[in-house]
Amino acid sequence: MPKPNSYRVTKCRICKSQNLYHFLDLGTMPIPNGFIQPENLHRKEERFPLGTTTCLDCGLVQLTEVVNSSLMFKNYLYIPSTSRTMLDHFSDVADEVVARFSVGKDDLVIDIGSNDGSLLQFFKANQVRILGIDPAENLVKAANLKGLNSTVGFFTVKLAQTVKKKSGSAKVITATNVLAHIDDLNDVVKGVRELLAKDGVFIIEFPYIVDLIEKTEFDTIYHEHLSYFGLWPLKQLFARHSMRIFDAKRIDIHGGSLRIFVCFQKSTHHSTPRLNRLLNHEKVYAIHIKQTVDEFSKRVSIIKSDLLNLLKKLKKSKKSVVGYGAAAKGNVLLNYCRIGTSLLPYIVDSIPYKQGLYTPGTHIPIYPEKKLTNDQPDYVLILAWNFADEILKKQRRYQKRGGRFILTIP
Ligand code: JHZ
Repeated sequence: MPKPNSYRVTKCRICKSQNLYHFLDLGTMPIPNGFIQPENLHRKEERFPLGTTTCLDCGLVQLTEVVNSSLMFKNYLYIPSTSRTMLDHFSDVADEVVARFSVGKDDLVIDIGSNDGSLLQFFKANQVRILGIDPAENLVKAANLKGLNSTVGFFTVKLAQTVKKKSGSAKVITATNVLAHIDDLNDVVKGVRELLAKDGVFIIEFPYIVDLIEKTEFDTIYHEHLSYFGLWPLKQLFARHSMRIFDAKRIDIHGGSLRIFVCFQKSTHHSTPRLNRLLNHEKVYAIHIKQTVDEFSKRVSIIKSDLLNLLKKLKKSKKSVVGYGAAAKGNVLLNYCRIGTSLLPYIVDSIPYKQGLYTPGTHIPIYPEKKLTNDQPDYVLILAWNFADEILKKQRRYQKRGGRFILTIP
């Protein structure tokens, strides 16, 4: 009997409690970056339940079903370097980290989930030693072609031991939009402990659960993101490994994220006042109570019915509507709302990899962005809303000619 490609979560990933409260069900759908070649459209797509549960003890929000990571990350189509917003963001991160922690040319910076080296390139520009670690062979190849030293693999304590032997300890380890994708968090932290220098800093960025709930960003809930972190659950995770968060900063990227700074328990890094302010704010916001998450779920259903009513009304009045940004989050919205080509005939996207493919589950064709100004449809539904500013700037001509944008989230 082949091993199933997913399993149901029965205990909290961080505190192991079974006191879980299931609060959102988005139905079953294919993996969010499972774009389809035209010749494979007839093939059955494996669909997995998509829903979330909150741990009533530590407050960690997590998926109810975990999909096999190899299905999602061995050949990965998400490439941050295709977005100016992301490149500017990573450049700021590297400059801020190098200056704040006096990272010198002999110091090693390791990026976990390094993708195509989008962040590493800016550390390299600061003349520090770099190493990327990522499971996607296609992306590691692209990074190495750009001279951004990277190795293929899922980050585990075993891989950390090999890297330590070869490259020594790291002054800085970064992990942007990757920790939420990993099931065995204890193994990751053990790996970081193995690799991090005694006065080193582990810097993590992730979409912040308080932003997700506050702005009802439910389409960022998908099979790649196993956890939806807040400070309190992570505080527990690191304490278990004699490490501590000493600073945290809310940032705008991806609809609202958190950047946290972690060190060894006995390190000299002092806790900052803004960390304590955020811890108090989170406690008041109370993600781990049923009422907070139940109200969120109600808002999600309203967004679905409002969007469907709008699209059906526009179709009835013969208005044309297309999608913009074949993002994983967009695929969640389309599958949850069951929006196919009858309501959205096509999507435009800047990533060459995705052009000519079809969206998973809804089978909507993806074209280059220039199709938008060629066709001049009446409306554009922005699916990659985390890049709305960049997209609006790029599409001034479409707007000047009367084109209008629809944003359902946030
Ligand atoms: P984009 C990402 O999710 C990646 P996704 C990841 N899953 C994660 O953790 C979250 O963010 C936080 C297109 N685009 O980046 C390119 C244009 O067409 O939001 C992309 O296909 N024109 C690791 O999948 C898509 O939009 C443009 O001008 O939601 C954006 O997808 C720009 C800027 C983007 O990835």
